[in-house]
Parts: sequence; C-alpha cells; structure tokens
Amino acid sequence: MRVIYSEDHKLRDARTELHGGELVKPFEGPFRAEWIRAALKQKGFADEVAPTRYDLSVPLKLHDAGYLAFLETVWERWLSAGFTTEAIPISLPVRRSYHARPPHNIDGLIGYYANSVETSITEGTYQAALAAKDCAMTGADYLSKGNRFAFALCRPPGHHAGIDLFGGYCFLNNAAIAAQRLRDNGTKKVAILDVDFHHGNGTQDVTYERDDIFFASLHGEPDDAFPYFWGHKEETGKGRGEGFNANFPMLRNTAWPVYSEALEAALERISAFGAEALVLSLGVDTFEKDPISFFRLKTEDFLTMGARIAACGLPVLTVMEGGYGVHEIGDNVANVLIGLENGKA
Ligand code: SP5
Ligand code: ZN
Repeated sequence: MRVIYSEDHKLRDARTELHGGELVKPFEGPFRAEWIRAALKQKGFADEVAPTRYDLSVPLKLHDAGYLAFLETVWERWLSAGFTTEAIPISLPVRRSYHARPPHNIDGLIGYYANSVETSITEGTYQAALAAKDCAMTGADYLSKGNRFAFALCRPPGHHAGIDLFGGYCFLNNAAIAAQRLRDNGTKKVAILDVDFHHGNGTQDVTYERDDIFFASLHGEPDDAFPYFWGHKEETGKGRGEGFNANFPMLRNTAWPVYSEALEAALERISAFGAEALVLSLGVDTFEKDPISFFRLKTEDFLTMGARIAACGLPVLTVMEGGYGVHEIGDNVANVLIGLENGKA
C-alpha cells in the first residue's frame, strides 16, 4: 500500500498541553509519526512518497475563509500582541454569547475559533497542517486513479477541526478534505468511517448538512469522554444531511467483542448508503494502553478491524488521526493496513 508522508509534520512541535490543570508535554508530538513510520518500514511498507502541494480551494469548500486566514496569521499576530509563549485561548463563546463575532484582538480571536483549549498554537503549526492536508489529498488522488488502498500519514490530525474551529490537536480536517477531493474527482458517494477513540466532532460539523458524504463515528460516550459535547446517537444530520450521520458511542472498558458489533453496524450503514469510496479516519487511541482513552482493544484486534473494513469491498484511503504514548501505536496502525490488504476476518 502506498504511504504518503511529509517531513513538514515536524514543524508542529508544541511544548505545552493543558492537561488536568497543568501544562504538560503534549501527547500529540512528532515522535508519533516517526514511530508509525518505523513500524511500517519494519513490516515491509516500502512505497512511501511525499505529497503533492495543493492550494486552499478544496479546504475552502469545508472550512470558513476567515478561519483559514486566522490559522495562517495567528502565530505572527500573537507575537505582535507582545506574547512570547505559545498561543492558548482564554475566553470562548459559550451559551448565551448572543452576539459572538470574531474580535479584532488576537487574544479574543483565538478563543472565537477554538473548540477546546489543550491545543497550543506554535510557530510552524499552520505549515504542518497544510502538509497534512496535502498528504490526505494526495491519497485521494491516488485512489481516484484506480488504486484500492492508500495511507496518508497525516500529522497534525484533523477530525476535531470543524468549519471554523480548531482543537483536539487538529486544525484542518484532513479526512473530510480527502472526501471532498474524491467528490470533486467524480466519486458520487463517499463515506467517512471514524474509528478514533474520540468523536469526530469536526468531521461531523463539516459534513452535517450533506447527503453526499456519509459520516459514521465509533467513540467513547460523550458523558465520559472528550470532546464531551458532541457524539450522541441523536445527532443524525440536518436538512438534506438528515440520516447521513451515525454516531456509535461506547462505554468505558469496551473491548473487541462489543466494539466489533458497532463496527459491523457502521459498515452496514455505509453499505446501505451506497458508498463508492471510504475514507478511514484511523485513530489507534482505542488501544488498551492508550494514556488518554478508555477502550480495551489489543494489537491483534487492529488486524481484524482492517480485514472487516476491507470486506466492504470499497477503495479505502486511511488517514491518520490519534493514538498516543506507547510504541505499540506503530504496530497497531500497521495491523490495520495489513488487515485491509489481506482481507478476510
Ligand atoms: C486526534 C485526537 O485524538 N485528539 C484527542 C484530543 C484529546 N485532548 C484532550 C484529552 C483529555 C484527556 N483526559 C483524560 C484523562 C485520562 N486520565
Ligand atoms: Zn483520538
């Protein structure tokens, strides 16, 4: 399977993450992509390419123009405001912020565009996010040429990035951008299956009113897990998108037997939708040893996961999302890709 990887991911290397009331070393760092890459090389994934560069025309079909301008300029504006540390929001529009609008002051603007505050913005963050988007789009174009599988080793991840919102370590919605690219290349119906531990609230946001991109997310239930305010079963889409969004929240300690039932149900919905291509938002933070999550999947379960997804018969672009802390994230990702290629489960 072709692997699309850009060195530019290293430009996203924050020093701080607000976690349990302390600024700690971020869970989402450059080491993640390198661990995954090392595992892939070791398992014989030799076809690695750098991404093509793309402009913002596809991202602009999903994200707000003011938001993209903010991402491009926030670091410079943060420094110009006299701050010397990483950029972190302090005030966010919430319930009854009736007249919320983008403030001129960068300290306010960063809160306007935030959906969570653990994601410090640093020099190089935007450049890395652009490269991640390029990896996803390159993968989409590779599928459109008739290839069945590709893996976009995106970093930073994307599934928490909404229309005009960053957070959850995400800035541009790589998976949704890839889905949009597939649509623009002529694929009529695209499904996004999000198996990251966390609900893909950004992907849900950018696809919620669409009937040409079906979104399914398997995740820790919102009463107990980040991002807390999205991901309920009742969120089924809006307007023409009604019925094209499916959430599968699951309880603490969920292991493969229960997880696999939700996976089957999601694949059933994707097949009933009539998807012609699948974007797999792959987080391996469902792993039993993940430091910030609470599912109990084992390394061998990821092999079965890949095989089950391959059984749908669709072309699959896998886009990297979360998975933290332990070296096993590499083997877990490799197992999904091996499962996809070898089929059978
Ligand atoms: C892409 C992705 O996986 N983003 C996840 C962002 C989650 N950030 C907040 C994590 C909060 C974890 N709190 C759990 C405490 C466990 N002891
Ligand atoms: Zn996650």
